[in-house]
Parts: sequence; C-alpha cells; structure tokens
Amino acid sequence: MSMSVLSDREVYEDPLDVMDEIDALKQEHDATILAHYYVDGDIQDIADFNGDSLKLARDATQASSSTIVFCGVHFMAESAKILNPEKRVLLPDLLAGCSLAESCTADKLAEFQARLHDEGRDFYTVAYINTSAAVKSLCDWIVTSGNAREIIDRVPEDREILFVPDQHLGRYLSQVTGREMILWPGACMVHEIFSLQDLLRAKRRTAGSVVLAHPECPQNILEVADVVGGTELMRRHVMSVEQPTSFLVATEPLMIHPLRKAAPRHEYISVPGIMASSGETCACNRCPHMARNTLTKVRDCLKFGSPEITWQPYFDQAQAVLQRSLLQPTSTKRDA
Ligand code: CIZ
Repeated sequence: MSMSVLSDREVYEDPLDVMDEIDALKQEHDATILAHYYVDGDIQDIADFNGDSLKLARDATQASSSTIVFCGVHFMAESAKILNPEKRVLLPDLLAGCSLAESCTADKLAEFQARLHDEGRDFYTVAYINTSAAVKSLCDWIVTSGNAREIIDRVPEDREILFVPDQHLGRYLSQVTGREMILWPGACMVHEIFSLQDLLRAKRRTAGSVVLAHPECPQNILEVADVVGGTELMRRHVMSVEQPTSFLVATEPLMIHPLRKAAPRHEYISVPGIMASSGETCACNRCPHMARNTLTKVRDCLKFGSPEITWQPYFDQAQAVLQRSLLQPTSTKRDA
C-alpha cells in the first residue's frame, strides 16, 4: 500500500481513512466500484470488481447497485454507461483519456470511410474498444484484447476489414486470423516504447524466464514473446503455471499487482521502456491517464456525484454495436 495520499489540494490524507470513507459512501450512495488492472493497487484492492475492459463491461451489467464508479479511463466508463443506461456512472477524473482513442476521432474516421467508399472499397469497420463512443457509433464491430480473435472470426468474409485505431493489435490479429486488414496508424503510448534490447538482456540474465507481451506492443516485441495476450489472458496464464517462474511483463507495470495476487509463487519483472527524446531506458511505461485515478478522487466522486458520464445522442447507435460485440459472445473462451 502507498505510504501517503496527496489530494488535489495537496493535503496529506491517510489512505486507510480515505478507504473507510469510500466504504461508507458506497453504502450511502448504493455504489459498486469497478477497477481496471492498470489502476493503482490500492484502488484495485478496494474495488468490488477488477478486470480488463471486457470483464468489467460484463460485470457492470451484473451489478445490482444504482451507481457505478469506473476506475479506469473515459472510453471504459462510456461503455459502462451505454450498456447500463439506467445506472449513474461516475469516473473519478474526466481527463483520464487514451492515446489510442485520441488518434482516431469520429470526424477523421468518417472522412476516411467516405474516401474508401469513393474508391469503391467494400469493408466492415472493426474498432478496438479503446475508442470514443462517437467512433463506436460509426463501426460494425467492437473488439477488446480479450475477445478480438473470436470477433474477427465472426466478421463475414465477403468484405475487407478496416481496423481502428491500433495498428499493432490490427497487424497481430491479421497474422493470427489470416484476414487482410486496412490498418489505422494509431498506437498506445504505453506499449509502443518498450526497449527490445533491455528485454533481450533481461531474458538472457534470467534463466528460464517467460515473456508475456500485450498485443498492443509493436511487432519486434511480439516476435520475442512466449505468450501474447491481453491482461485477463496474462492473469489466467500465470495461474495455470504451477512451477515458480520468472515472467518478463510487457504491458502497463501496474498489471503486476493482479498477477502477483493471482499467482504469488512467481517472480514478475516489468519490461522497461525507452524515452523517445533521449533513447535512454526509463520506467516510463505508466499510463498517465490511468494514473489520474487516485483514492481521494474515488472518494470525492462518490461524495459529490461527479464527474458523471451522461447520455449522448450517438450512444444509441453505439449501444447496438457494443451489445452485439461484448454481451453476445459465441463462446466464453478468451483469445487474444
Ligand atoms: O481490454 C482492456 O481493458 C485493455 C485496454 C487492455 C487489456 O488487455 O486489458
């Protein structure tokens, strides 16, 4: 647990007091707390549900409370609201965005789709969940890292696929499914900067180590990975390995918190990144958006009922595609 908590007003608050306040406020406001695997460990520990965006989207529909506090980023809270229109959905910090979502705005996507249509291309648009609801409303299917292969296999083969916004995930999916894709040139700021050289050196230094890499990583990292998958697949994988093992983990470093909780017998080493400005190795893979979630902000959003995700006109269109893609699986198997 962290030793201290500084609120926005820079006042020291004991995290245990803040946790007690959150518990009381949860009862008072009939709230359920959902926390993504990439948020601070303290927040994961006090949450009612932890998971990746697919698991949390499904958990949100099972919650019986009238309020959901979504500790994650904006597109996740938006998806929770769209799948639970009758519930109040709070996000501790409205500025918790996503570099992938920012790379593909609805205007830019609509323009690109129109250009492809003008060229006579016939395609389905498949979006990674890391997109705004406005973008989702322009798409045919939504995938998460947990159901991507399964969904791509469901996309009829009579047309091409335009995959947005993550070029690395799209390339990986194209390789494993054999489907050709037009790729949007987006990338995740966390997964794009792993140092291949440091990963190879760590692998050589750590006998018998196993590399777990997220499919948002570039091709050079995936080529040296032993297991490629989203966070929920990583968690299930380490639980399935009995023999104590050293895992080199190429995703947001806070993922080590749920991995360690799920399978404490293993050693987990975070793969370092490289700073674009100097080329030096750094511990710079923390997602600055996920890091906006703090215990004090969780407490404050419950206390003040704000920031709240409110219904937008394009949510109606996004609801159909989200329900089809996330809540009607053909199998419960996890893939990517
Ligand atoms: O699906 C998610 O939640 C994301 C963005 C990554 C992962 O693998 O959990």
